[in-house]
Amino acid sequence: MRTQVAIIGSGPAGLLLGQLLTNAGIDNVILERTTKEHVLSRIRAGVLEEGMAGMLDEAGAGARMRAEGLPHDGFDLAFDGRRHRVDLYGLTDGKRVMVYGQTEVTHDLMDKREETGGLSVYEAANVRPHDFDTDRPHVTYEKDGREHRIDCDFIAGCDGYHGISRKSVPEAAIEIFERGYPFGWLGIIADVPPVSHELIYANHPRGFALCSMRSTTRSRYYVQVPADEKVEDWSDERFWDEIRSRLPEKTAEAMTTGPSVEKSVAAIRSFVAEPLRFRRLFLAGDAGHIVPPTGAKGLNLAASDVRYLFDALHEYYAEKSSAGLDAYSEKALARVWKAERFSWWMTSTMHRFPDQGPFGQKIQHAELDYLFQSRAALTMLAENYVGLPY
Ligand code: RFL
Ligand code: PHB
Repeated sequence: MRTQVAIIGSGPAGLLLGQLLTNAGIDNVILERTTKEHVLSRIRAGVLEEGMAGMLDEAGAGARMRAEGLPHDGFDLAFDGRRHRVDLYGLTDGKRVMVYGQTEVTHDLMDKREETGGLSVYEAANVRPHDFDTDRPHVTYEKDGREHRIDCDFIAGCDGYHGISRKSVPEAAIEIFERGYPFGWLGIIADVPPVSHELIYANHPRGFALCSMRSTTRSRYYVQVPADEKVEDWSDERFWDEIRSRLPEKTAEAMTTGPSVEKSVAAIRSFVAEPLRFRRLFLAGDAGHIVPPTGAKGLNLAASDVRYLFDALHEYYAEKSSAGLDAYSEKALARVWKAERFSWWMTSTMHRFPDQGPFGQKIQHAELDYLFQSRAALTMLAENYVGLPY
């Protein structure tokens, strides 16, 4: 088989790139290791920047998000037993974010792909990119006991942090920058109304907590836990007691509890691979970088990578120019590093660290206090949260 762009991974990055290419008449195939159902069962991000929402529209997959998504004009930071509102809309000249689950984004993009006849191969085992440092790259994979080969012009590695694309690059050609954190996030979904109509990020002596949502009847809540925490040790009751203990009293009292429909622990890390281009192989999304979820930036970074990569591929096919492809890595990384900084800062400011000691806690407190006394400081937070331009 031959295609123009072989895409590895059917997460949001791969699907969004595939749809923009299909809409532009550029042939592409998506190879996904797991099943469609498995991809759709992963509960992850919930906050879309305007740039990402606009790209879903551009892909032709934004209708349900516009109808069912919840536009948010602000969120709260809770500390010292009080909630303080960050007025995103007022601080950024009218920008807001859209609360709409990653599962729904993926669903809408998969539906669009089917409708427009894009080819996706699910349960493609042992996917391997080959010869991407030459002008004739190809990808091999196994399906139903047979080996298949796809010749292509370019390979897009959209296969997430654990994918094969980044691992296929010779060690000497890639540099890794990373930082681990001594905690994870225990998250649940429950079909109860959210405690507040906007998100609440809480800094508390017992640890960080986040109240988010998927709709007006479905809540998404998280608490900071030790990195090696086992989800089996957390009954629903224990979770509700813990999250309420980390929220201001009135908020805790107002919280509706109920049985969880999902519960899992997510690892927290900062990670960047440089560069993001290896001649005819391009990394996009989590395949190239990871941020801690505190700033709600991971999915949005996947979208900005896809913006740059799609524009570059389009320019290549429409104008026979490689300028965009040559600039891809540098352009994408410039935005990635700013989101890395912001996510690291939000994480450092909002979590308890085992080694921070009383001095570290005082500094954290001063930082939060300062935010709400300085419009300049709060504007820094707001303009990063709604998303830097691209
Ligand atoms: P994905 O979603 O991991 O998709 C990669 C796909 O590639 C497949 N794959 C392979 N396919 C073929 N061959 C192989 N060898 C393969 N290896 C892997 C996988 O099966 C999968 O289908 O990466 P992508 O597309 O780059 O998307 C990135 C986002 O998923 C991620 O950044 C966000 O979920 C991060 N994130 C958040 N981002 C936000 O922007 N806002 C948020 O509010 C937000 N909240 C979160 C988050 C991530 C979380 N977790 C679980 C880490 C909250 C959490 C708890
Ligand atoms: C979520 O709703 O899953 C969510 C929201 C905001 C974050 C992280 C996760 O910062």
